[in-house]
Amino acid sequence: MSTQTAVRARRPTQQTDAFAADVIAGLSAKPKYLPPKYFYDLAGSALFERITRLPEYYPTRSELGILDKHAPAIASLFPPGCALLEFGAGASTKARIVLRAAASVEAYVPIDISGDFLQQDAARLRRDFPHLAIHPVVADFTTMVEPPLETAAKPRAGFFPGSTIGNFEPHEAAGFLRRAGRILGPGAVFIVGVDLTKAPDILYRAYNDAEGVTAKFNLNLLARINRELGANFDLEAFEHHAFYNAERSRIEMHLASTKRQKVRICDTTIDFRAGETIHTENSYKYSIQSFQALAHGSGWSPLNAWTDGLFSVHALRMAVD
Ligand code: AVJ
Repeated sequence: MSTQTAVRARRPTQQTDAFAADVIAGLSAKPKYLPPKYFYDLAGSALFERITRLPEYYPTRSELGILDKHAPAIASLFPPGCALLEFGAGASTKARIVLRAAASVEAYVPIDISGDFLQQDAARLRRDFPHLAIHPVVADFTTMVEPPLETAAKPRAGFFPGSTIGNFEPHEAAGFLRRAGRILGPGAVFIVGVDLTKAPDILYRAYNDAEGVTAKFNLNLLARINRELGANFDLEAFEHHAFYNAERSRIEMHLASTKRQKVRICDTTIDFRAGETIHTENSYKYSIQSFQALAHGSGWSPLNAWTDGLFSVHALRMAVD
């Protein structure tokens, strides 16, 4: 019984194949990088939850405050009888704030790659919002091209909170906004959460917390590669580096090798120089105006933006034509 489980866990699946290919490609590149979407395995998601509660990490608290305060204004923009699509829904905590204020929404469509979370959460949503149709969709929203069938007959609104858009390069963010516009359709309203540029010391502390949770979150990427791909990263020989790159308006996270070393991953050997880094994340920051300009260039008209001075929530509209 236990042997069978072990064998099943080690057999490469489509997901581990894609993970292995992305890891080898990223660590063979110059400079080395890893895609931030791989932070969120079970351990990484739990660490991110802890990050959102850190005193230094203001974005989640700020956004929840803004949504709470302006939920009625946000809800008033939704087309009557619409379906609300959330891109990368997770636990839907933020959508609930909006949905409580939005009697005009008939269906909620959380889209996420993690099917387990989605199904559990759908059951809770159905209980808490008995008059709302809940249609979870298991999909990678970054590659999605068609609106989910369940929403075909309804006008649509979109929700993309959390400044997840900051993980994209600005040209990728523009591409995503354009594709979201095609999925949501003419007349759609799109609510997007975007972290703001601000004093570099505030940004620095948000990604270098005193408790070291962000460092653990970053290093978990190597732990995950060890766990899932049988690699031999020595977690003691890499350290968390996060800093604000003012020229490019982004926080960069890296994992720096403390010494010259070799690491084995699936029959591949990766060499590290002392001090060489793996670039693990960019978190782009925008001003209200720079984000509105980006959205406008992707076919969206800025309707409104709410802010507490640290974070912003934007309402955009797609022309009807
Ligand atoms: C989930 C991408 C918005 O960029 O602030 C938090 C991820 N990384 N601490 C962010 C993150 C380090 C977070 N996003």
